[in-house]
Amino acid sequence: MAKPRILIANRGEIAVRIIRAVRELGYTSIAVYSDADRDALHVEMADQAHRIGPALAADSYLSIGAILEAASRAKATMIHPGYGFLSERAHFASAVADSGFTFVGPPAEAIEMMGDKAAARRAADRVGVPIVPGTPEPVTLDQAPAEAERIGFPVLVKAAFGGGGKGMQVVRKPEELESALARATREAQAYFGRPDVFLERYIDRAHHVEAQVFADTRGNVFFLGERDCSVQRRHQKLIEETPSPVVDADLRSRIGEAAMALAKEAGYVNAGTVECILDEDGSFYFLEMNTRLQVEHTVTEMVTGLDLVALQIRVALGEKLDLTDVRPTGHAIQCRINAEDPARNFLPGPGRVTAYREPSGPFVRVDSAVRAGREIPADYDSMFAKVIVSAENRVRAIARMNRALSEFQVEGVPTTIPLHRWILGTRAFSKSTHSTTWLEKALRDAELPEAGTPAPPPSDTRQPVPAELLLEVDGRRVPVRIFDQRRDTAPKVPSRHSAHGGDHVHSVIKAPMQGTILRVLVEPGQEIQAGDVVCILEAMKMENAIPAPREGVVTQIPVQAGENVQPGDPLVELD
Ligand code: MV4
Repeated sequence: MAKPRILIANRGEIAVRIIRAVRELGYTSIAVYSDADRDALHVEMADQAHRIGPALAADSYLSIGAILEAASRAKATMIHPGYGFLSERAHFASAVADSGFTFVGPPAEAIEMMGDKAAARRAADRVGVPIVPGTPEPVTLDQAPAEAERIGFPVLVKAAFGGGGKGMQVVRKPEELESALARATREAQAYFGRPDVFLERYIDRAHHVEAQVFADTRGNVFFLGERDCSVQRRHQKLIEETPSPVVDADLRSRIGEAAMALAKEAGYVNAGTVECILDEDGSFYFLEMNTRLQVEHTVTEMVTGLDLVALQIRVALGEKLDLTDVRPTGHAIQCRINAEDPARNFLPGPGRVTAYREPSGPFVRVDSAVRAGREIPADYDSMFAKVIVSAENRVRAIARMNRALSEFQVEGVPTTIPLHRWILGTRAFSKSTHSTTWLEKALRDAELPEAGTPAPPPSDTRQPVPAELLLEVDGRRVPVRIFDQRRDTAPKVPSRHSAHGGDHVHSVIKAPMQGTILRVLVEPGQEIQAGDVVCILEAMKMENAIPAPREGVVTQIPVQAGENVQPGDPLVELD
């Protein structure tokens, strides 16, 4: 057989990921690129690269014609779709095969079946996989009220040919049903070109758990463990981990059996993910099957030692798989790093990355598609890197992720890195009491840390603007950031106390940012002058001297050295 030549019909970090697997296998990698990606990393790393069109995805990465044409030109033998873009279009999988290339993915029929969410539910039901109570077929406006009563409120209206949460509507009362149906139908038509919707009982406060399956062309199906993806916002996952902290060995084997049974029923081949929801009493229900490699496949790789992309290619070449002896060990976590500003409602901030240094060290992996000086185009998804760590258990994996994120330096674009550090420090995440709706609620209640490159402060900002100095103390390099509230701040409206002449005023010195108290330099009862440093706050790898805004007597010190503080937490109280 001639050496395989694999075209990667994708971009960004996943294209880079696939190119690496292709190179290790000794095969030829062929990249494709739009005009927005001429200088992209995946283009540089592949053995060859072919232009497929303008920046607009519809005319490049989503153009079946342009991709097949590039594949012919490059004499490709196989096409890997990555995730997103054309990866779950049954028509693409069959067009690839019809043009004489091997599709690195499942058969078009399996994609087709799972793309029809009601058909997927029926398949799950046939083989005894638990499904959420709901309608086996799409419903009409006339049928819906009776069906909803039968299922019980709250119900969820879902697009039958959708997925990923688009077009979903939660309905809590019968009188909301009609408008929710109308809206879901409209959205389904707009997103997926088909208006059909069906109903399911809505499971609240759930964990999102998904099973990784792998099947070869000889009927062998394997289960490679589950992933927990409950930290999400608007159906965008932010953190994924394996194993799920809420799945025990018994539940794991039941989820695994269910996922393998469904894969067999669907005639599934290659990598697939069976998405489940886990309710508060530990029952699991099938939701849908994703017929592609997932963004979070990496955490499964970290605990199994398997290269899932290489396995995909080997399966596509007809190789028999034997994964019976695979035993996942330890714990792995992934944080998705997006060029978005969580403090500005996750506004994407594409642009040039001016400075960039990735974390490394023991058991840290970074899958990314940027380097210093490169551009993150505005035309595509804002995720530009994934940080993945593994450790012997969850607690150590969280500590390792915190360490890795603290090493990650990105300048020029905002990032979700500070948000991840905040999430990792929450009780809900560390105790795994979070659910799929937790993050959105927590974000509403929280004061967010700043994204990497904060927006220029408005001129009347009350936030102190720090002065930065680099000191050498006893031969030790000490970067210092000074928060002096008398500098660069608008004059304050006199407070009630000081307006009264204020010989007995009380004030609280608050933490200007999230960080760790390194030292407290004052004690209760001590008289201090304006500008005296009251404590040192370590944040963003800097020692920040926190000065007193005025003279006074220290009354309370609610913090101590070693404590972690959030922005706005009281540090020292003065009278
Ligand atoms: C649900 C559900 C609760 N009950 N179905 C969202 C994406 C799509 N794959 C299915 N989704 C959900 N389906 C029932 N009957 C909650 C979700 C859901 C969700 C699921 C997985 C991951 C994150 C989620 C966030 C919100 C809602």
